[in-house]
Amino acid sequence: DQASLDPKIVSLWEKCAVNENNDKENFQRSFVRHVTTTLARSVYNIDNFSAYQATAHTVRDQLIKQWNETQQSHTEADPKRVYYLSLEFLLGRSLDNALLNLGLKENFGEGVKDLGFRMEDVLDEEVDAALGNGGLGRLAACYMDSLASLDYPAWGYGLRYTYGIFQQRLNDGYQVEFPDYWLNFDNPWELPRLDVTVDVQFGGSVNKYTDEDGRVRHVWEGNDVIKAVAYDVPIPGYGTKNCINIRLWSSKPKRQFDLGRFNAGEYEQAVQEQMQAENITAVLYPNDNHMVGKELRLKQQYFWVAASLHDIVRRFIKTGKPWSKFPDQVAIQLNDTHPTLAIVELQRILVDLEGLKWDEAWDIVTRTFAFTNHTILPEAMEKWPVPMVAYLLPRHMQIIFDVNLFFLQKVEKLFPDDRDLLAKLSIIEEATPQFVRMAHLAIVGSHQVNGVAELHSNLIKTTIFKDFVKFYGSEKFTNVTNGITPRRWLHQANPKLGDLITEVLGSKNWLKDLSSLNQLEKFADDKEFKKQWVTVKRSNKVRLAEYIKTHTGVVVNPNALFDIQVKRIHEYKRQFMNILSVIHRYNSLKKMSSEERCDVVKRVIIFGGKAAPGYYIAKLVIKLINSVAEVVNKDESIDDTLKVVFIPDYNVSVAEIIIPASDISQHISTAGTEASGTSNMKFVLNGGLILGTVDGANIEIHEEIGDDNIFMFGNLADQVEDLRHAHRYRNVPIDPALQEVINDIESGHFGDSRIFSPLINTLTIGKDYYLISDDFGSYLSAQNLVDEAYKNQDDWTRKSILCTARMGKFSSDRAIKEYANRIWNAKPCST
Ligand code: C3B
Repeated sequence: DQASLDPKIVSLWEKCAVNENNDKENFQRSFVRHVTTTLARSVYNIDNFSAYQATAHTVRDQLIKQWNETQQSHTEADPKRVYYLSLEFLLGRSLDNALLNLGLKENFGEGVKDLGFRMEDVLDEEVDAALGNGGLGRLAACYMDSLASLDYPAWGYGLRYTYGIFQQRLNDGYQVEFPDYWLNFDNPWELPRLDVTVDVQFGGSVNKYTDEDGRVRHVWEGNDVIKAVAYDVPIPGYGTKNCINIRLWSSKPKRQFDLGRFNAGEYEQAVQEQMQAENITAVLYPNDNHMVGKELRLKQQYFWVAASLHDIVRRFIKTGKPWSKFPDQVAIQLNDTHPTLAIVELQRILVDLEGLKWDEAWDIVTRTFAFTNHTILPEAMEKWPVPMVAYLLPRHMQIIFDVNLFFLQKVEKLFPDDRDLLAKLSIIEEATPQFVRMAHLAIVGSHQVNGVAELHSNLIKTTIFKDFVKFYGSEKFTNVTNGITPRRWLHQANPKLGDLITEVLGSKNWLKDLSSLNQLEKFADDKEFKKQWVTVKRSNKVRLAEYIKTHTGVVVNPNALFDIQVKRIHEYKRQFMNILSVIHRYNSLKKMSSEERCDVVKRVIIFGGKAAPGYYIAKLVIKLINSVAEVVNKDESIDDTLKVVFIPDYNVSVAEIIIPASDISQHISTAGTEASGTSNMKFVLNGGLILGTVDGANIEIHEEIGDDNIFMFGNLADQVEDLRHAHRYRNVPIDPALQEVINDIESGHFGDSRIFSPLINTLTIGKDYYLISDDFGSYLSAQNLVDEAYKNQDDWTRKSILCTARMGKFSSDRAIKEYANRIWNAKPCST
């Protein structure tokens, strides 16, 4: 409470709050102070890691100040707040991002250099915060950057996993997983708030009683209480003093150990409770686009949701406003169905704890929540067995049944004779056991549902949620095409291109308004500019070639066409099709004379990505890529025209090296399966062309950059069902070029072919569910067009420039403004 503070303290605080002079000398003073005090090291013994820590702590001091001022000013202004609930935040590294966003990079960089360190080496000491699997988690990170940069009063809520996504190493071409010990050293990017805690209960039973008004009230008495402790991660905006917060919860035991047991000498049992509590936030589930129904995962979800809602409600109650104002003060965005229990939890808080009537509470709930769907893959749809939910969360299960009952009553009123419709819309799947369909609950409990690209948003309305459209009308369903932050994905990852753009446009304004990149169009035929553009690309390719050499031992030629596919390994993403086409290319090269090979465009085909540890087929794809690489890379008879590389442990900071170096990248999912994709945007923004299917955001990228600057191929989404039907019930012959490749694998050309038969079987016995055979011919033709186009280097450069120039739409700033205006009704609030 400021008013009660000693005026001396207030005046000191205000002095402190004024931005210090962040010049080189002040930086160096702070650097040395942190080395000697925070790190307790001697100044005679500073290695790169200590230099990183001292720099990070100096930046952290700035961040904390801005963070405090932002929170203070939000408390005073009390605007409507936006809460982004995401089980994943794939932040990557923070130092470079903070330096750039706070505008400290130059002074601090000079300061570091002056003390005898290379800034690149210092930055390279940081371990990634890898609290996410892939696209969904990285999107959350980009959105936090935009929320901060656009001055929205927003909070992220997530879990502080002790172990993030596993580290991937290769052994004999197979993926092996290692734990991600990211917290083994101190983490300067989080502020432990050991005093901010929430008790979260599980299990137990529900008791009923009748209150003075004759209303039946429910009391849930859990039999297991776990403490959630807050860790705050400051997120600085670019070009603003606004610094927002991601609050990550860590699970701790309610009591340190069982004293009774301890005193009885049962030491192991005495600490068991503690260990079980800490298990909840121990590890991120490593599945992308795939539901695995583990009880611990459900516990994670409720633990996170309960702690977050408690925090949100506590903040609202402090303002003294009536409950009816809650939806005017609070917008909660559900990042996929993972946080859907928040809907039920808020209803429980309002009805059971705050004593609101059911309908009044439900109206508040549905005006508060909005839901983003990120996939239509059936295996990704979350559903939890009713007995599991009833056991862990008995009151929530009752509330879900009531929500469903009232919902279905409304459906029945509108469609009195349609029993099938009731079964299709029900939140409960009537199987043995019954299941709670989380997507249905999320739709019923939200006022808006959005998909993440035009095609995807249309598909959810015509496929998985079509019956909901019947009931609610289509206005409840909308599209917000994904976006990426240009701060990390151009400014930070590709400093040379960023500088070139800034120089030619005359300002850094493009970092705040990405559409201003369109001014680059007029330089697409400027000889001098093109030369500079090529120089930048070339130096990024050299940087990647060095990285590849260090991490795989393979030497690649930076003059070759760099062809990249980096993303989670998944059948629907079709890395398998890519490597099959590589074999086809290899065989064609071998058939050529060396004169013929002289005319061939040299290619380096680069793969990267993790497979979920339990995803057998995906892991075989990795093995096949490595087996092919081994044969191709040492075959001298093809004159260096082809190299194949698998870069291990693909993550955010590796992406920052790979993406700026691409000539072409592949986004080749079976049409209709990739909801949006976001790396496609990152590659094109960095002047890389793409080869893609008519899927997800590829379609909108195509619309923006034009026919001449993209290579599209393959069947369309609306043909997929018919093609699958044909595979199932007719004898569709395999594409002949594909059959040759299969024969080649089966002949043992790439090692023991029996290893790969489960993979080959997906094409045959598996009825080629992802339609590799159907797309193979047009894929190869598109590849040929790429080669032809690359031969004309000058025109390729023109295309590359136009790509970057036309990517304005895909800034996450645009996406966040759409959410704010069309879904949250939230306004910026600057500090
Ligand atoms: C992903 C989708 O697979 C991508 O197409 C999409 O671009 C991103 O989300 C962001 O919207 N996704 C994911 O990473 N994990 C899921 N469980 C579901 C979707």
